[in-house]
Amino acid sequence: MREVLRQFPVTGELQSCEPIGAGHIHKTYLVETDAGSRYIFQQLNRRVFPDVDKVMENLTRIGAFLDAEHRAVPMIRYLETSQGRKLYDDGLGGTWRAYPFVPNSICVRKAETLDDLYQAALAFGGFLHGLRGFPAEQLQESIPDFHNTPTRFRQFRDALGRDSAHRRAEVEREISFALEREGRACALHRMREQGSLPVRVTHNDAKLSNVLLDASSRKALCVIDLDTVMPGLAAFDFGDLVRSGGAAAAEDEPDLTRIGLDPERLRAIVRGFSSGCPDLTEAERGSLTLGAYTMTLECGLRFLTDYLDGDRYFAVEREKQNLDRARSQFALAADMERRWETMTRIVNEIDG
Ligand code: GN1
Ligand code: MG
Repeated sequence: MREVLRQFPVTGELQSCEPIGAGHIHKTYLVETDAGSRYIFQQLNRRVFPDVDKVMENLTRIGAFLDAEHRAVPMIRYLETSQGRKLYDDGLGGTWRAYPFVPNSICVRKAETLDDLYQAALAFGGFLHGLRGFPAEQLQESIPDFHNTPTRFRQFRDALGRDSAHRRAEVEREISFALEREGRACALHRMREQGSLPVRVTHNDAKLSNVLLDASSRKALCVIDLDTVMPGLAAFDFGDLVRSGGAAAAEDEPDLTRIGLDPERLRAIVRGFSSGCPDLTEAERGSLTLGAYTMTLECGLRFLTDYLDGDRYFAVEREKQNLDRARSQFALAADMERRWETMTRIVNEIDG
């Protein structure tokens, strides 16, 4: 770690290094130096992001755009190594990047109040709004087909065919649940292909734990985890917020009776997102309920695919965690089917 620190312009010598955050992909550490400076260091997951240079180029372009347009959207700025790069290969297979710890910031996994959700949605809405007019063709796809639901179903079928971890027999019910909903889950993608929804620059991993809140005021400071920033639909980010924050239960809650969409949580997200992004078109507003459903089902499908593959993509802390994650997402999607009209009514409050 000392060697890694030496590559970046940090003040002082390494004093401590602790894992921090709630991500399933990279390894993230809070580093403190003897000069009292704090930094976030991340070791990147090269299996998920083989072309990390693409990712960093995207982020540089976005930062430059926000600066040039004088848009007051706070964004993480990465430190440059003495070689003028934003990444450092440690020679042992690790690729690192770093940025100064945002003072007084916290990252929360679970909303304590509805205002936490409002704040997160406000920040993601503001991120979309801040990037309005960005020439999307300048961005490279850091993970191709990331929210391409039909492709996610193809990958799921491939995993079913391989059954490499011999887990298929155990999850027949979940498999049927997903396959029965394929048409509905792919409707948003069809709308995108038909050009009936505007393509914007979106975050694509919009959840509470990807926003920093101020530790004292709990107001949103900035969105983080920008690796999947790519062209997408507003419904993706809104949908991911509802998927991850619309229910009180944790993403891997094994007790499915505790999983349900809470209309008040949805309302807080709707209010925050539409305040942050006041230029949502009518078509976009009309796609939000479907977006919530699609992101929830798609994420469940990805967890189930990974469970079938033997937990190779999402980090797991215990056996069957990916299965629990898949089941909880499917339970939430099923609840959304029951509450579709309520959800649409709440989304329509944006006008009022
Ligand atoms: C992953 O790393 P993390 O936890 O921020 C995943 C998202 C999923 C999310 C589920 C690059 O995000 O797509 O929605 O887990 N990120 C990637 O919690 O696959
Ligand atoms: Mg994250």
